[in-house]
Amino acid sequence: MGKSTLVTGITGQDGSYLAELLLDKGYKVYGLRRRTSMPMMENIGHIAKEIEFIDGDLMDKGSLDYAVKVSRPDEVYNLAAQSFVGSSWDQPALTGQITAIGVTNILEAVRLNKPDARFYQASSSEMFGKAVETPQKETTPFYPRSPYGVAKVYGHWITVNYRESYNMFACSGILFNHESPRRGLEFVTRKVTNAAARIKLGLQDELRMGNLDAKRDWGFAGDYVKAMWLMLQQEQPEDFVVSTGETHTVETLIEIAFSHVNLNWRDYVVIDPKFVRPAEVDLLLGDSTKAKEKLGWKLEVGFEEMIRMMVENDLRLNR
Ligand code: NDP
Ligand code: GDR
Repeated sequence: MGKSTLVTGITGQDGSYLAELLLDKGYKVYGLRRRTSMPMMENIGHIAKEIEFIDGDLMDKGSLDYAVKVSRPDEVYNLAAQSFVGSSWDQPALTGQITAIGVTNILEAVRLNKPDARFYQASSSEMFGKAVETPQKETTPFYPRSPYGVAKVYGHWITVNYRESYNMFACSGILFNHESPRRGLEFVTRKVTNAAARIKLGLQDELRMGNLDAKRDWGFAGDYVKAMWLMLQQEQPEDFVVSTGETHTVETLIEIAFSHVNLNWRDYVVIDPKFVRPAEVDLLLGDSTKAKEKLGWKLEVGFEEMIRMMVENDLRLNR
């Protein structure tokens, strides 16, 4: 019998790559899915038949108890969140309920129903926010700059607290930005690659953007889900930073995407204050030495290669 695993956020970008990885490794995969009027199956349609879906929501503790009781998981990956930083200013309380308190709800469900399950929490480099040191590593203090970042700090510490209070095998992966062709269209990489493709195909004539000077450490989601799994295979539960160790501006990202389709981005990009955030995270750059040394984790897809892959995918989808 393979191991059993429960993945929240299975319909999202990371949930889909993680589910593929776990299925490949012979796990029985249970996916928590919230009810929507139209099922969000774009990312996981190709593997849906192999996944056992359980209806539930991080804000509904009873549904989480049920999910843990039914799946009897050896491993739980909590990837569900209100994950878009921009929306967290529009819906700060909802973001807190899902992205912060939701973590307590799932930890409680695990503690009460399957306390020996290993638990992964999707922590974020947004917790470093107005970074107090560069590069950022496991010991760097947090200074979140958005309601989302604040909620993730809560989720991070409650995971550490359950590890220390109840001796649970609970880990937090502090992952820096990771992207892919399955990224939601509102996140900056996909917004840019999709716009470059659509402008090239004559479907769009401009791209409205916010702050082009922000710097991010962008990796490939397919590489990052491997680190999540590795964290739960260690002897001791610990927290790890996962990053590329390279940082690029939003402007560089735009330049790479547009030049891939032989366009000059300056002819199409318009700055729109609507996309400028009330408080910005100016620079993120991670030091993932610990993950490389202890987990044996390595990066396989580089930044430029990933952006080109995303543009190619968006050209195909828009044709
Ligand atoms: P996505 O936004 O693509 O996916 C989020 C998932 O959470 C979706 O499946 C969504 O379901 C689900 N979800 C949202 N609200 C609830 C809820 N109340 N109850 C149950 N499920 C819910 O995010 P990613 O895959 O990119 O990220 C995965 C996790 O990692 C998130 O927690 C994110 O904050 C975190 N993270 C992501 C990073 C990144 O760069 N991608 C970096 C660091 C951390 P639905 O499809 O119904 O909307
Ligand atoms: P981020 O990702 O906030 O880092 O959070 P996002 O792609 O939304 O923004 C990255 C940077 O680009 C700047 N930017 C714009 N962003 C968007 N979305 N749209 C624009 O038009 C635009 N113009 C400039 C932003 O200001 C920002 O500086 C992501 C999410 O996946 C989180 O869930 C995760 O925790 C972190 O990455 C690590």
